[in-house]
Amino acid sequence: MTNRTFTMLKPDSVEKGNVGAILEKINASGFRIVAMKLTHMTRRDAEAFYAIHKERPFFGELVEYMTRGPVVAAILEKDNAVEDFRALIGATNPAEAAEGTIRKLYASSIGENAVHGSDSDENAAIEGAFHFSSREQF
Ligand code: FUP
Repeated sequence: MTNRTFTMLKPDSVEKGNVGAILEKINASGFRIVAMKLTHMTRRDAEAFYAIHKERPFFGELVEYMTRGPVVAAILEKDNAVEDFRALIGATNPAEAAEGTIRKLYASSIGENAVHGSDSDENAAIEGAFHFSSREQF
């Protein structure tokens, strides 16, 4: 079934100039870009986006990292989008990510892991709506 997922190319991907290469992999893997922008999350944005992790020991570092520069936020469409995109990005920890995955290729650590991918259809809709109005989705 065709559905949507939400991604962010995180600040390290933007800083290192990896946005073009990552988008090329996303396109080559059959995802259609439905919405996309460069956006700099405020501390409040990042705390809200990652609210589910607020009790975790890494929460402070995660918010610092995600707000230290702009991210490329995008909504992607494909058959089986959520699961297929998780497979394309690889495990949260790049040391455990499969060969050829985006995190294996471009992430430096579990804390700075290059890219976000929604973990369910429900979260994809919530996260997409966090960054894009319906008029920005094509
Ligand atoms: P993922 O769904 O693969 O992005 O991973 P999680 O939702 O579990 O984690 C979200 C973000 O928290 C990760 F991208 C990076 C950060 N994190 C850490 O810094 N340390 C951890 O042990 C787990 C996650």
